[in-house]
Amino acid sequence: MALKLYYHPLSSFCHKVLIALYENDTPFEPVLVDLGEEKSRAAFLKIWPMGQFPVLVDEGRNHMVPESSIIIEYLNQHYPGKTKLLPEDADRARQTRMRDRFFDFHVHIHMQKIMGDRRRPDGGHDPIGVQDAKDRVLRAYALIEENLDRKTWAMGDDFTMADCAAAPALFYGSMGVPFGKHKNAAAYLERLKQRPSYARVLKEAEPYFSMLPKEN
Ligand SMILES: N[C@@H](CCC(=O)N[C@@H](CS)C(=O)NCC(=O)O)C(=O)O
Repeated sequence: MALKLYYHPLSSFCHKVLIALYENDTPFEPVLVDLGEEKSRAAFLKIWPMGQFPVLVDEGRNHMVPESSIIIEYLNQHYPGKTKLLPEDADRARQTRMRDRFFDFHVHIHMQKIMGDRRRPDGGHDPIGVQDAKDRVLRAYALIEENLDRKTWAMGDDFTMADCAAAPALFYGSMGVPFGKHKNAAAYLERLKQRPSYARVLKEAEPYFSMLPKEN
């Protein structure tokens, strides 16, 4: 098969790319990476020395593509389908990229900090860093609340890369920072969970959810 996705079923950034693949029924071979297992880790580091998944390898075109947003851009360009992950109009494409960046940098990365801290051993926690991350997520929720007022998806009627980014950021984010008064953000996550591509991702991840770190 031409496309291989190096991934882990619990990984939020991998979920973002899986949504894009499932949206367009793009055929690919999933390759599960277990960073805790020496052989799997060493093999993956040979492909992408930064050691972060997802990574897409396109054997047919001889390309290795790391970084979730870049992978989705690549899929949109070389394996397009019924869901246009980036609009053709240049201004709308830029706005889509901005929203994708917004979910990654203002929700997703802070969510990783909050969840990552739960895995740290006693004495190794960073409560100030975690509080800062929570405050920043709440600020992001306030903007999402405004943006999603009377909109179905982040860009309006069309499902795009921005929604691929939003789904895992909000799903895992809301475990660390509940939506509270942010009703539009909560309703948006529910719509995302109903979307067949993301529903499939969550169903496949379900057997692994018991591995998620609990709140200390
Ligand atoms: N900017 C990267 C972030 C990828 C990322 O943070 N991946 C996490 C899993 S969700 C990872 O590989 N963690 C393992 C590690 O950093 O060692 C992207 O968008 O793909």
